[in-house]
Amino acid sequence: MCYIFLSDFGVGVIIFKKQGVSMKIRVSKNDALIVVDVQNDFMPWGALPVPDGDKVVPVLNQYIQIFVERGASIFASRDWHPERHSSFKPYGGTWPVHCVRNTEGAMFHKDLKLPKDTYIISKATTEDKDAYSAFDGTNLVNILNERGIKRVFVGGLATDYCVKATVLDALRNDFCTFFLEDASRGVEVQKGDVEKAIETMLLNGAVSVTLKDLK
Ligand code: VGL
Ligand code: ZN
Repeated sequence: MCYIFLSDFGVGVIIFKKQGVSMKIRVSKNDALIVVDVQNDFMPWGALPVPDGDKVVPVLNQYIQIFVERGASIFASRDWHPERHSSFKPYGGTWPVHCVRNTEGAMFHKDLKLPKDTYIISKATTEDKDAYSAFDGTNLVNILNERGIKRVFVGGLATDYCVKATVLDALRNDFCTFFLEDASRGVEVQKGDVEKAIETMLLNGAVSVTLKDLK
């Protein structure tokens, strides 16, 4: 089986499966890694647990290493809510209280090896508004454009919320967008949510990759 994806930039991504041949994607300095919400409250022991959420950490560390070696940009988003955020159950929302800014639950997982020059994107920072996408209410699109970035590689937590929303916004903003399937996990409020999220991302033009597809 051979799958051919053509991006809007005319860059062909050909992935041969089960033939022993696979084309590698070479990461370059005009690429960006976007690490989404790898925060304590989204860990299996956190306030809004993502099953196996901690499993993304060692995989993301490998992606980080590749992107650093290639001189690519690294971004890390974080849910950064005020104490009385409208997405919290006590204030009319649907989620347990999570990722309150400056608390332990809002810190990145201690083993996530983000380089010093990682660009941190705080989102959903006002009481009245929730924001799943790292693009929503932030300056991410401007920074990506300023740096001449054309391709983004998105992974983290949670596949069915913030990762999906970030991938879809990246596509809307015309970035060639890769979903890091081995570096993402979902909440699965309803069974099948992760599968549906992946299908939606792919139908909108994202390409799903794992570590072995990169070089
Ligand atoms: C998220 C639910 C609420 C996420 C954030 O990071 O996916 N999910 N806030
Ligand atoms: Zn949140």
